[in-house]
Amino acid sequence: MSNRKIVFINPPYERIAKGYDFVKHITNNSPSLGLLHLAAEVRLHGYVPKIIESDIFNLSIEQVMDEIEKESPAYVGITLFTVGVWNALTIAREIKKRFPETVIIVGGPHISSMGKETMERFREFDYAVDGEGEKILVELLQVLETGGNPFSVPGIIFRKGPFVNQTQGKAVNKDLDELPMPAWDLLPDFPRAYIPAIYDYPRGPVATIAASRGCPFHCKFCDTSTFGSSVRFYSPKVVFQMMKHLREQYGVRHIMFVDDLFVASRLRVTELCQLLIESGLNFTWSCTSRVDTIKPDTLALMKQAGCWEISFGLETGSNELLKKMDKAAEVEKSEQAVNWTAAAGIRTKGLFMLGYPGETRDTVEMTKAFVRRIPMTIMNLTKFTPYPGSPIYRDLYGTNIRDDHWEKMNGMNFVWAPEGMTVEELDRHYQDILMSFYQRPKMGLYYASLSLRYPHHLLRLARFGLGFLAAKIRSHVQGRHGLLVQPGATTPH
Ligand code: B12
Ligand code: SF4
Repeated sequence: MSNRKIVFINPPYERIAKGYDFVKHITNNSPSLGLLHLAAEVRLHGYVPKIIESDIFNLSIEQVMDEIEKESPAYVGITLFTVGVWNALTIAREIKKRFPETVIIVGGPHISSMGKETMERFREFDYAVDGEGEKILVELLQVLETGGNPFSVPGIIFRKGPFVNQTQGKAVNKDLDELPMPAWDLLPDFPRAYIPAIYDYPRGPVATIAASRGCPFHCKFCDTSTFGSSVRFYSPKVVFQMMKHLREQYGVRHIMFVDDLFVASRLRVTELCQLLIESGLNFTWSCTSRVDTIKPDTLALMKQAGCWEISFGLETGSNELLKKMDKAAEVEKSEQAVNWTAAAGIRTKGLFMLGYPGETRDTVEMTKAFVRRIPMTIMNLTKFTPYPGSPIYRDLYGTNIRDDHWEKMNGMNFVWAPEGMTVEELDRHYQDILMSFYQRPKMGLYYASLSLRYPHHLLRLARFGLGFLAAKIRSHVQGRHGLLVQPGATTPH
């Protein structure tokens, strides 16, 4: 019997910009759903998967290697986000050094966006799967096991002699209902160890589900290279079964839907809501929507079915910038959607970015005014990052591959700055915008009452607050006048 063990690794990555370490107390620790899906599929075909969540458990490369040594798998599968490529490479290098027979397979958003370049550059990765990996990974494993011809497997990239070959096609699952349930049972300490960002859920335990894949829009900053623009849905009945399973097996009480666009089809959302209401399971849940796919009647039903929070990609308070982003939305529409959401009794999480090409001091002021004007309850501000796979990456860099900042591409670093602005100035605006939203008495009162209702968050907040104070003091002592970002941490180009 051949060795059918496969160890999946979510590699560690730089989560926080240097100087912002205190943020880790409040950030999201969701597992890689992609690896859970892959593990479930290969298990169905007789392989023996294991998952190492090295980032969530703060594992060092040495600890990851100990696990590999213990398992002695024939295959290692690594999920690659752009920010994690270098750490993934370190792990792959060590594996090749110590266990040269192990076949290393990579996949994930970075491969879907620049798979060929990555494989040409890093000889430690043996095979890459472009797109949604479930079916293709199984095909590939079967070919490897039987000594078949890898050219017969579609959507893969591999090295043969000096050449990197790419077979035709990209892996897509047309019928999501066919896929087995994610293998939550393989996650060590699930669900306890996998907490989302602070105040992003009322109470745990929490689990994530992607109820659909794909998004038909083409916002220029967004990397849609894995799922593409054709939207595919699980049927509401199957989503409900997953939720029921999570409640019965693990006591999960809150679900985070991580779809690109959960409210893409109001009909499906309505069906799921009806199932949830009838079930009496009393789940709370959060999801994503665009400002133009939501209507008051749907919101009322969602609230009744337990919807706690909706994330809207609001991005900026400037219509001109929204246009430059090809967001196909206007500030006025955003305002209306947030007002409707608040009226329905659902929290709004506004996703914003700072430093997109065209950002000026005026647009920063517009964003500040906008975030103070709307009844938003939580604000997430990321530092604009041109991810490979996003249209803006090609606009900024042409076809040149810029990899000098991959390890900084976590949305918490400025790896690029618009004309006329420095990283330091952007960092100051970053703090100002957040402060102009959060530093208002009404937000203080809101979070105080939320904390009293859900005291679990208080402890996380206290740790964050103490860390922030310490960072500010350190910055003044070191003569950085309150700037948190460490000098020389990133240089824009
Ligand atoms: C939930 C989510 C998170 C969660 C969970 C992260 C995780 N490890 O899965 C949290 C909040 C922690 C997170 C963090 C980050 N995220 Co995020 N996240 C998402 C989101 C919304 C959904 C991911 C998901 O669960 N998809 C569903 C599963 C089934 O898909 P999947 O994970 O891609 O896996 C499939 C394929 O990629 C492939 N595959 C994946 N790995 C492997 C490995 C092998 C061996 C094979 C064969 C195949 C394969 O097969 C899988 C099954 O079909 C996506 C948007 C999106 N459309 O994917 C962004 C997205 C993946 N995130 C992104 C980014 C930038 C980040 C962060 C850097 C910071 C940030 N600003 O959010 C960090 C980095 C995290 C890391 N580990 O490196 C970008 C990635 C861009 C890039 N080129 O790197 C995306 C695409 C958003 C976007 N549109 O720009 N994220
Ligand atoms: S930002 Fe949202 S709406 Fe725009 S392409 Fe990405 S997932 Fe779709």
